[in-house]
Amino acid sequence: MQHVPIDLTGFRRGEAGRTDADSTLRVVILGGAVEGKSMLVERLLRETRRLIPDSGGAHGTISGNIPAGSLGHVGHRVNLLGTEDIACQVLATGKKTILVSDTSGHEEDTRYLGSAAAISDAGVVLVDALDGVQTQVRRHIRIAALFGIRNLVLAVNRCDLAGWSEDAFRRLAEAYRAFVEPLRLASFAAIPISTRNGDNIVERSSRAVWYTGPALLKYLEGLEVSAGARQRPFRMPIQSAGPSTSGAWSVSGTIASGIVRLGERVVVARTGREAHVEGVHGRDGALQQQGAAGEAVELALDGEIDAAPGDLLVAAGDRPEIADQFAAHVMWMHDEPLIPGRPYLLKIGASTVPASITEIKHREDVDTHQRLAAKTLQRDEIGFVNVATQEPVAFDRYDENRETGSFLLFDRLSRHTVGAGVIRFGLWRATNVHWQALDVTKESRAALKGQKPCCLWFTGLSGSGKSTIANALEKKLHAHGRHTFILDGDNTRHGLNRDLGFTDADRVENIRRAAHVAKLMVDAGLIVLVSFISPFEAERRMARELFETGGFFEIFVDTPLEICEQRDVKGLYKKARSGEIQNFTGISSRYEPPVSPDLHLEAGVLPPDVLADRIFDHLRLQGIF
Ligand code: ADX
Repeated sequence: MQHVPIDLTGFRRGEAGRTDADSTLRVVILGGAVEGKSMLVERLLRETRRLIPDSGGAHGTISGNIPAGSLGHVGHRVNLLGTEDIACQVLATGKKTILVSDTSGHEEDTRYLGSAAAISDAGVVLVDALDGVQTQVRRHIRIAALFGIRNLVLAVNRCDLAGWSEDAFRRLAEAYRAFVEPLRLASFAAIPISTRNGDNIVERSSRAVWYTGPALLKYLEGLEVSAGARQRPFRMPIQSAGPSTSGAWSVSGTIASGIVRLGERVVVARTGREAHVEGVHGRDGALQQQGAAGEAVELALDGEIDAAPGDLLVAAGDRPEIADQFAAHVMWMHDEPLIPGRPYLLKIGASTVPASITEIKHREDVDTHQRLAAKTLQRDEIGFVNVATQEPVAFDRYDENRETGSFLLFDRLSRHTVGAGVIRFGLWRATNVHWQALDVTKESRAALKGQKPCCLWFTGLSGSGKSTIANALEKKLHAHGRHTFILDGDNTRHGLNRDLGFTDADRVENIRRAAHVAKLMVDAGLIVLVSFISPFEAERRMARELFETGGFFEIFVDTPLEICEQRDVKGLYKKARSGEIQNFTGISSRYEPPVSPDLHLEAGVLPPDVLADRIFDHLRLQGIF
């Protein structure tokens, strides 16, 4: 008999040994559309029940770290789905509790797969002995690896139908082993099984005489997964902080990772303020010696610490990274594409900050491992990107700590979850580029000009009259001795924004630049008139947020499309209608009317001079003059 140990088609790399916390193993069943995933789970359940009566076989959902034996516990590990939970079956083998989540029915759902992978320790990839390497299976493997799965088992099913052919098994296993090679997994193994007959699933089968490795369940039992959340450094997103009823300073939250013990030193990552832990209180208020990952605790401290909800409390001797720029893999989950420069909200731990993707380095082709150039990310696409947050955030690399290394992205207006990401590394730039302190300030520059600088943002369709009204207003301001400047979309597109076209992504960048230039000019003490179509609410809001309250006026030049088209001063509408120009606002590209503009001008009716006067009067009322 030929000896074919499983490591002929697999491997294991050195990993930290198992400890008490690893008695729970989370497994996700992956694979293409091949049937048998549910049957595999069914088999595992039935057989473990038969061998070890009362061994479980419960059903539950995981949204986090579940201590062995308990069900339905809402843990802390970020569930990338944001809302839904991942269904799982609970198997107890005597040695281990194994939580199995099946992805049947979600084969095409990147978001579900990524989420299931993100809370799992190992993946069982079910393939068919009669098939070759499948694109969808490769995609599943790739997604699992991106979201942190370091251990994979290839379960080669229907070996009975393949006549238990060693050749067929070996060929398939080798092909997949070659595919996973670049993923730097901790372990990979291939096991010939038959879900129909139950071969090699719970017990070794004698049918594959050439296979000497363990059955699937045995293999999973023996899997040494890397340290669980308890073995990571102590991290706790702060839910509240302040003096407790007893007067001592205390912080509370749910421990994301690690263990905190009485007497240990902890520090608020953002501020660096340190304190000693003088008491650990559990959910019921009872005093404990320690608190561990997954537990909600209140920590009594020996001194006041400057902390706000959302701050991360960490072990003083093992701190996370802090940066406002980092590289990450982002999985996009929204119908509207991800656009670099667009403002989103980023939630990491308990903290939510405004953020944007500054650059898409590449898009991952999950079918082929290829890196593709991309300007935007569509739904279900995964990209490697640079992220910039408005304020520095504390995080760990996802590879080191899944609990503190992942984040969600939300739309700023609808608050829908639009993306999920895992942080690969912080960017040096974040800490190396500082603000230069200057002595002559915005206020002194404005004082010298004797005016209150501000930004007047004109938005509206092409041909709506933005520039004509802005021009009339500037003449009037000038006549009153005001220092002004007009930024016009058409003009800046000849210089500063020469590299930009009219795709959504280019318009977002166009507005981002215009807004920042306007801000510089306001800092210089000017009254700046910005005249850009600026079709999207998100970017107009981003522009507004760059300025102080009362320093930004959104002026909606509301001329109906029919009138703009009738005017057709530049002949562009005609070209747009004939298809000669693409992505034309109002025709083949959308315009989102302002939700609450500071001034709403019905510009189809009144002449520009009258409208300019209206703005002038408004500014006077607002105390600009
Ligand atoms: S924005 O959408 O990015 O804010 P911007 O104000 O800079 O647009 O430029 C709009 C001007 O570009 C229009 O007034 C028009 O003269 C010209 N233009 C050329 N192609 C297009 C297009 N596809 N959509 C809109 N405007 C276009």
